[in-house]
Amino acid sequence: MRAGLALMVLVSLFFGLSFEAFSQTTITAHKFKDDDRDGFQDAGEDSLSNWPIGLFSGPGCSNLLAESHTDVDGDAVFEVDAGSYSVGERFRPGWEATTDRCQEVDIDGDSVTVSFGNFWIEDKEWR
Ligand SMILES: [Ca+2]
Repeated sequence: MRAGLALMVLVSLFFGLSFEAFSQTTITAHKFKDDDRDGFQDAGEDSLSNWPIGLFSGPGCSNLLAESHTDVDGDAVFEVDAGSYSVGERFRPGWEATTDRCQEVDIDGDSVTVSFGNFWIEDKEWR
């Protein structure tokens, strides 16, 4: 009986701690090559990996909290608490942004994904 009670206490503690962990959520920044420059990732437009992405406190992309790079799927994931953030992509020569380079995110529990499209300027010559 005593062992069973101890187990219940341990299980309760475990789930209590788990609920604590769930108060964190994620912001995902997704990068893609926007061949037609419409601001959306269409069929056939590749994701872009290894692109530096910054997470900032509050709006305006000025107060840097963390920096990461997009993975092979074009995603950079930040674990955050509820609050107000902005996410910004780093400028890279040869690329033109087709979406806002700094995007504001207010997050209150649900995960959020923001997308950043870029057009490779050398592709312009072919049009
Ligand atoms: Ca597109």
